[in-house]
Amino acid sequence: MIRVSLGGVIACCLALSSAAQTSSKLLAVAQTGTPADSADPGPMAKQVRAEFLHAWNAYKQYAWGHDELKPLSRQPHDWYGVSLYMTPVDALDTMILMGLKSEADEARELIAQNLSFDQDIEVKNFEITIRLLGGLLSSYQLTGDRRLLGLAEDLGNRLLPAFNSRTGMPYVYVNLKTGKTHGAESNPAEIGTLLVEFGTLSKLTGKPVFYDKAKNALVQLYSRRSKLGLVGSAINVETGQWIDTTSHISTGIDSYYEYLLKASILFNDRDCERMWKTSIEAANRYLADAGQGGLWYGQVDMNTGKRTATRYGALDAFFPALLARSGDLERARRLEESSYKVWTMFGVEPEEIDYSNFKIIHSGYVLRPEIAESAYYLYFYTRDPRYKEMASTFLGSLVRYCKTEAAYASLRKVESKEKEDRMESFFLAETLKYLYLTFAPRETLDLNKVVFNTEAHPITKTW
Ligand code: DMJ
Repeated sequence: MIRVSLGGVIACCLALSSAAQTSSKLLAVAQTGTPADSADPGPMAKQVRAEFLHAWNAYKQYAWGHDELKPLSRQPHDWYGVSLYMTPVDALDTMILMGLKSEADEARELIAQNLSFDQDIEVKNFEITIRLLGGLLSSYQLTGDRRLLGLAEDLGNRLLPAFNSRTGMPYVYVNLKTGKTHGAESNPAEIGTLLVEFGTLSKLTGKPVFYDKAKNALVQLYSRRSKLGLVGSAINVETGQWIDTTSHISTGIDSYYEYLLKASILFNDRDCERMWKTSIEAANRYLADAGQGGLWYGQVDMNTGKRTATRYGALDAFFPALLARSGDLERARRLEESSYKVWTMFGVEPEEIDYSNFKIIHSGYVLRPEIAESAYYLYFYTRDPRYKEMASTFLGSLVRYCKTEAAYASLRKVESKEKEDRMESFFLAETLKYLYLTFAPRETLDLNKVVFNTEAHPITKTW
């Protein structure tokens, strides 16, 4: 068997006609370059895979066909009253990468035969794009199953009305059946984290409208940056006016930075490359804070650059991955050390702390992936065993504090480790995928040949 990178796998897999044929060949090579049944990803990767199965089997037993499993009450949960198959769609490419063939085939059939977006529900454009559109596109590329691309195109068309604002920046909510929108008050993350998915949909269907709408939204947002090159945390998509001028890399802004870089890589988009360079330069100049013996990124006013707060949290921990992907390993390493310090200080990272005194501001942990994502990127680019050690720590804490009899649960408070009845689909899409990839053989996936969307769905440039 020839060892091939995932990029090569996808390209040749798309040329195959039968989905079943495609899937079995791909499963074999996507994992390690050897047939799945004989592949040994190593003991740590196997443990992560076992933890994944522990959670997935519970989903199957108690919440099959629903969006999510509530891990304590063992009840299903649907975000909008009807199921959009959030967990199976989000988790499918993780199963494929882990070589879980029968689970992946079963989930793919469940989705292909039952998922319908013809629903009279108002959905969050951002969440549905990153989890479902991203998941369907990635799994289509990995399996060649055109039913998944059909679902993605149908979803893309139903989301398009979201962009019908005066500025072209999307409304927060859109009704999947009627196209009715609402939510003019949005933020850079929800406006600027669409191009990887919509752009890929354009490339795979040959219909430019998706790329154009998402790119315009990003450009509109960027053009409203301050003279310092920073964006704020809330903006009105009808007037284009900022509502909150606090700038940071945290929730509400985070993946705006991510998609500037990733869209420039995935689509060779020179505008995105320029926007990324200006933006990261401003973030490093004004947001970075070398306080408390480490590197942090805090809050400033976008117009004055004056520091307004010193908060850092679980979501911010994606930034080392982004810095590493851009080639800035020095900052990436220092920032990951800061995140790791917080994790080990509390046993699990809290949602947010004040890094000037290490006091907890928000103490929950919702099984977030970002810190593991950054350890994976740093391990891939440096091969420094330090990052495998970090990943082992994260896995150990998850098993110790978050594992339940049925699956995995969020923590209400990291101090007491009190559990909460919630398992977000990103735990299976992202957290366990990044941990698995950190320990699995390098051939499992070549990070230089794929772009992960912000929900960890790998996209390959097959066009
Ligand atoms: C995920 O849905 C995505 O990674 C998003 O960009 C940020 N939040 C969650 C995970 O924490």
